[in-house]
Amino acid sequence: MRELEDAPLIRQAGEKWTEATQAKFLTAIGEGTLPLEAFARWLAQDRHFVIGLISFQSILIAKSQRPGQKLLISGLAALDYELDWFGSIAERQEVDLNAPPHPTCRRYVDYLISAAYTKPFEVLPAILFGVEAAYLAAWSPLKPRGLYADFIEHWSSPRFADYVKGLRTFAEMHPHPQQQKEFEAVLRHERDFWRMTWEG
Ligand code: MP5
Repeated sequence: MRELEDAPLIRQAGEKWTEATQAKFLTAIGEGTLPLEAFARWLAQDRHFVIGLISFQSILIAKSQRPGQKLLISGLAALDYELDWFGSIAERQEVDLNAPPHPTCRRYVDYLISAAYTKPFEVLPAILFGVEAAYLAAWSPLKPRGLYADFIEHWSSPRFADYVKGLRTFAEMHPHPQQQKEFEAVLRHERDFWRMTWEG
């Protein structure tokens, strides 16, 4: 984690990084007090988010060359796995995944897909690094125990940390003056997403 927070994109984001990676939802998971309603909201909305991220990442793959492309393809397979996993959790916990996308989720996904088509290529790896690094930092401080231990483990595992490290390298290999601005746009969306999962 410390190694990750060395990244200039993160250091220069200052407070925005903290706001994107700390949330009442996460504190409640850590304390074992998360209301089922909030979990259900997060699961349904995060499924919509992951479907959108698959589109973003697919466009990025189409625009990339190796070795970055190889890393992105491995990430795409993880997203595919996540969708099946979310489906089985929803069945077990009787969560309705048919809830429509919340406006906050829709804004985030619209931002990603529009960026994939319209922003300079070099900005896109910084956006994806923001998405994944924020999740690594959000979940890693939690102890993998309780009802949601599998989620905590998934986004704080060494495998996921390595993926995020690879994304950092990929972003740093393609510097662009707009990277910081778009990285911080991702952080604002992350902050809003966590608020939405808590407040509805
Ligand atoms: C991620 C996520 C991490 N699942 N949801 C949000 C709102 N932000 C980031 O992405 P992944 O690909 O599920 O690790």
